[in-house]
Amino acid sequence: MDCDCLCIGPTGSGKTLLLRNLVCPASVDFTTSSAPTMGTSMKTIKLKEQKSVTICELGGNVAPLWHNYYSGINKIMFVVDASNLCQISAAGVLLYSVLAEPALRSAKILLVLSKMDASYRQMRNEALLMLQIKRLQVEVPQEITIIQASSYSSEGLDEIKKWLES
Ligand SMILES: Nc1nc2c(ncn2[C@@H]2O[C@H](COP(=O)(O)OP(=O)(O)O)[C@@H](O)[C@H]2O)c(=O)[nH]1
Ligand SMILES: [Mg+2]
Repeated sequence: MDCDCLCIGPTGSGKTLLLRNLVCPASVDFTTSSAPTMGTSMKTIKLKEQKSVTICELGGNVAPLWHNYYSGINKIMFVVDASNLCQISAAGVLLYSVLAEPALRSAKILLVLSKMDASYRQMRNEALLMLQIKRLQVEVPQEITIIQASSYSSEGLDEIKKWLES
């Protein structure tokens, strides 16, 4: 499969809406909720200077199969819902298992703390604590960039595009 970047993370963490927003903010409809992505979904995002990047979303429900897509990938976007207390520590364990994959040793990692508009979200530091990011960073070789984002308020979307360009 021909993609530059994988977008992964637990089911419902906001991957589909985030990617749709990155493709075209005007096309996003907030009145309906999206169905969980079954299998994979590809999106091409336009960046500046006629450049573009193809991102493949892999649903959280197929996490055991993610590794089939790792070869040749040098960027991973891992989306965690910062408003979902129940999910966040499990997401840390999942992230660790991804970063421990030999095929992804030299991949660049973007950790997106999503849904930062939600009033009941975890604050950045609490979220990072629950994900055990500090411990993880000393154990894995990858460089991890952390961006707080919201598809509702558009927070962080420009930063994500910049990361995709880099
Ligand atoms: N408050 C809030 N809700 C969001 C945001 N992004 C997604 N959601 C909601 O979270 C649910 C799951 O989103 P979706 O993009 O399908 O998640 P996916 O399973 O990771 O692809 C949907 O009901 C969305 O409306 C966000 O930035 N803020
Ligand atoms: Mg999805």
